[in-house]
Amino acid sequence: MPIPRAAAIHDLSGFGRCSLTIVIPVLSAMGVQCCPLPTAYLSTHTGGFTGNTFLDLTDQMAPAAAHWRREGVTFDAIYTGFMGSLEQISLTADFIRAFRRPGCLVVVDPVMGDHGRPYRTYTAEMCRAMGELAALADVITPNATEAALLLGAEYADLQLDRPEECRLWARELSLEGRRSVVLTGVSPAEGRVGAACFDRAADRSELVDAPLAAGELHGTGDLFASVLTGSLVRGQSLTEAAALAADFTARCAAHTLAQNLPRREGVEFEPLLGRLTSRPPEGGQVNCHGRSHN
Ligand code: PXL
Repeated sequence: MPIPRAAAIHDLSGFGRCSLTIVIPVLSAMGVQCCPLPTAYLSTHTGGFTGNTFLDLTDQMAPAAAHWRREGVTFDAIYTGFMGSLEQISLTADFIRAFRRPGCLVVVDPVMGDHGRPYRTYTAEMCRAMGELAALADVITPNATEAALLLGAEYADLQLDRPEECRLWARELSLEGRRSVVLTGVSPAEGRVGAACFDRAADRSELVDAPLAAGELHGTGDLFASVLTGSLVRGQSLTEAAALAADFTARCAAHTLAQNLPRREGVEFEPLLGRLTSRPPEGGQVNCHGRSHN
């Protein structure tokens, strides 16, 4: 039986765990073949380091996608993240339109910023284009900053410690129920962190949470969205996938903080990867290259 296959459109940052250095190992551990379409090579990520190199791979994106088309490659999922330029966002939208077919899950992590501010490389135009890209998604995974940018709302109005309001925000972000939403960083109780999930299939929003690790780490958003994607591709429901992602991310964050490692080096998930290799529950449907398998 073939295993599911996902195209991953993210940057490759050599040092400081994030994007593809998280996406590839996580999807592989979860039994999903990951086919990266790297948008750029950076020596490090852009948070906590200065003077990073940036090799723009935009020119490679359309030819690589065209080659995959000629070879007849198909995908069970398309998962996108950090974008380096406006053009990359538009090429990623083209990729989704070209490769989407029934049974292909499109997950857009609308990576744009944190703590109420866009990342320094994101212009207002890029944020608007990211909104258009996110409109093509089956599932989006914004944090509060990205949710505010997508809705054109005030960041300060999104109170992450008010779970009922967060459930409403998640629904608000669903484009009237056309896409599912996993709003991250919600804190339903002291010492807990998780997500408000609007599931378009169930037309319902639910909360998932896990223990909050005391301290911020780079790459936790990418880790959460990667586990969520792997779990959805394995056939789990949105709430099950978000619960697994919250639990795994919390465990990795606690592990990293206990080692007292430099924050900018990112969340140390490697020692815990084995936890993701277990099979989905009996009877779970795995969608594979357009066919359903038990
Ligand atoms: O984790 C998101 C991310 C991905 N890729 C690069 C980044 C960031 C966040 O700063 O800089 C290059």
